[in-house]
Amino acid sequence: MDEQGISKAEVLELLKNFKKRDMTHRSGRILGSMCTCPHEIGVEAYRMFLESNLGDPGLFQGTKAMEDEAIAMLGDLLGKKDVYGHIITGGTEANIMAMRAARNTRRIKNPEIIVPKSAHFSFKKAADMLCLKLREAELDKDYKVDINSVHRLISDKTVAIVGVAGTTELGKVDPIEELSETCADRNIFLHVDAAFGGYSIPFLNETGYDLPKFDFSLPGVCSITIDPHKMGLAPIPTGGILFRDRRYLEVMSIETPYLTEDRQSTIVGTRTGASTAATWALMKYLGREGYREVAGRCMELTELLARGIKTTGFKLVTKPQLNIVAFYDDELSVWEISDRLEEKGWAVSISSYPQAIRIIVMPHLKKEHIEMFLHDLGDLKP
Ligand code: 0PR
Repeated sequence: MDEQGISKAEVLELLKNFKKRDMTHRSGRILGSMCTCPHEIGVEAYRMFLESNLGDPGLFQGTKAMEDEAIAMLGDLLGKKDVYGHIITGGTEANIMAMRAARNTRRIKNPEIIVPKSAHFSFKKAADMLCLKLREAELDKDYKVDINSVHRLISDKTVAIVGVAGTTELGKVDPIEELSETCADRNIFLHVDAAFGGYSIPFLNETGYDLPKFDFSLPGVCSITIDPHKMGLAPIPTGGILFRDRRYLEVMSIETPYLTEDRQSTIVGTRTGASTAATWALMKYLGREGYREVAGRCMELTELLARGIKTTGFKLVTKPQLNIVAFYDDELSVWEISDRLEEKGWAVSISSYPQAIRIIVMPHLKKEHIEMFLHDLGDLKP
């Protein structure tokens, strides 16, 4: 840091130089991200609550009341109005909180968790931090968790089983209903990671899609991750963790002397109220109707993209279940495809299992972007 400051205009000019080097979602060129342009209402709400700290909720009682309402609205969306939870930083923090609640509920020696091979890497972080042994269940032919593999991994050390509603790489929904039966029968904590699918599956089902049950309407489901900063259109960082029962928050609560609340269950201490404001405002403003349109539009474009990819001669890994398309080619490697698309200005990502080019059709993508992309993709084929 220099001794003396510079003018505001100079600072802003320097900031612009950094910003110029960033990609933007609005350009339609980011094809491999689960984030999107935050909705203007979310941005405005976020700005209004920049100084609000949910880590000391007695000082920000309005924001706390808003968090309670946001959690109740999310619970209602996911099959149970009276749920307990928080608006936090994202899917990683939510998954860590869920694993911590599961571990602390049992408090046994050498605890283990079972996650599908397709689970997000945040469970590896959780396992490492919480000293849990991570056991990975195999996937079936459609890249959903193989329930028999889960059964084979269950032991008296299993403190949690995880199912994913919208896998990171392929957007698949695991058979949560079967996992729920398995867990309810054996009294095992079942966590559903719906970071990606939570804001789309319920709305798609309302518009006639037939996606499987995954929420609190299934009696075995103990907690759900749902991320407003993915398909919920909220600014980053905004995640959501919901628990069926208050005791799951209590088993991991820590005493907080001198604050305006007695105990705290979140990992983050000083916690922005801005994310809560954005989540609340977006649900109020868009309503179910608005979110149905967002999810529906993404699926229509997904289908357009999948058809176009097949027409250009590339192969789909699987039929998309949510708004993610993965494809490959018999001659060109995924690295070659990715490099050549990058030369044409497209930022795609590569899935690891199986190796494929992965495109997430987020709300910032418009029909013209998909058409331009398909045109450039066609040029890759002789
Ligand atoms: N659970 C699932 C199913 C996820 O897909 C993700 C993130 C998480 C949990 C963790 O969420 P946070 O990243 O909010 O902690 N999925 C994306 C991914 O890893 C995140 C992402 C977003 C990556 C935008 C890149 C990007 O440009 O692919």
